Amino acid sequence: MTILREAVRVLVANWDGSYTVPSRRLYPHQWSWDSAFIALGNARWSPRRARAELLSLFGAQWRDGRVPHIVFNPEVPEGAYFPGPEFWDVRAPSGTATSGIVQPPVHALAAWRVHVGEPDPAFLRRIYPRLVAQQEFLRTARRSPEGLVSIVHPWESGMDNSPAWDEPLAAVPATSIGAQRKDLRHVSADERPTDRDYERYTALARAYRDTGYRRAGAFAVEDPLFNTAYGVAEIVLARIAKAIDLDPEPHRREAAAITSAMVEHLYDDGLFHARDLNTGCLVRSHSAAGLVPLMLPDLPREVANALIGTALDRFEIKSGMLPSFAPGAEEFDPARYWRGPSWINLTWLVWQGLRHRRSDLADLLAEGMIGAIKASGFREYFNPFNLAGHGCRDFSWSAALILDIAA
Ligand code: 9YW
Repeated sequence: MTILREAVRVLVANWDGSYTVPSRRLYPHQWSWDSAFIALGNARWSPRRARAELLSLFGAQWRDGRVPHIVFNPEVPEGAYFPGPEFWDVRAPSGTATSGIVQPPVHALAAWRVHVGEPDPAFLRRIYPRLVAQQEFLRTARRSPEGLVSIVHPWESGMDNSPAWDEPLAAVPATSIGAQRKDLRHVSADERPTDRDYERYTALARAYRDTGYRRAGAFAVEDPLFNTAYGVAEIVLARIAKAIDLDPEPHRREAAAITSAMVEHLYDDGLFHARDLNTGCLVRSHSAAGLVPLMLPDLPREVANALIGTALDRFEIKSGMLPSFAPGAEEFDPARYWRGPSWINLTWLVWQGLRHRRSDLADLLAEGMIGAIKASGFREYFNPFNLAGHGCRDFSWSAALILDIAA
């Protein structure tokens, strides 16, 4: 199929020798959760490359176990991306410049799938302790009394300007950043976060940096997508542990605990919501992140059914497209980044959650993702109604996940 050959072409063009850039011009370094999605796609045609992608990311892991959300390529000029290495001002033990925040831990799932595609116990043995340390960082540095893990920056959610963050971000003072943004050189301003958003993002990151990347500032939330990724990682770590003759039980217990804490504290009325740790209240938004817990196998049946009802009614997934924010909501914008457009990775996560529950709906989403790419190419995000492509072109995870879906 041409689309699959094209997908491989995109990944080959974005390969940098040991990892893949999300986009040559817009995102010219290595991003954490992008690498996991990319490894899932590379596993379908070059398992060696998929393993290299994950191992190179974990090569920049910090001593405290955190996997930074960006690993900077020293050969890319400082002015190519903002905020770059000088802003973050930190190095991993490997000596590589990185950011100091994290992204959803979807890497254990990717590592396991890479292994299932081409079994390699040596790879599993090498990556397992690193994946465990990644979870351990979240458990120690980010655990709330409710047993959930928190994020301290909207960038950590992976869904930067989701309307779910409008309320918690309002508490963050915005400080001017002048004309430092580089993204607007490549993508139209009305498809990106606003300057005001960026002022808050950088103020928050600077405040966290100034505590040595230890203490959360004005933004601290428990996000359903992030907690699902954390829970799914434990389920998968149990499988990996078993495969390399280690004890899977602690991972199973942790996965069960996170699932019940999420249901108890983040679920309400047919959708999971983020919880703002500064107010103790749920942020009742209409983000599709609230459907991602469908990935948790032990979700109570009535909760899973209610989520499916919400996906059908409020997110209109019968069309085959999953908007990142519910179209009926006031904040919905079909072209602006995480405020409504459909993204292949978010759709892929919900697709995973539906496959064993409602394979008819999962198939519709798979067709929708392939249809959007056939209509508009490997764009970063898509208008969920007319499939118009937005953001950058030849975006790596759009290519990688299509390879995974179609395989
Ligand atoms: C940024 C690279 C990243 C993704 C994030 C997405 C965006 C903006 O691009 O972040 O400058 O980091 O929101 O999920 O990892 O593709």
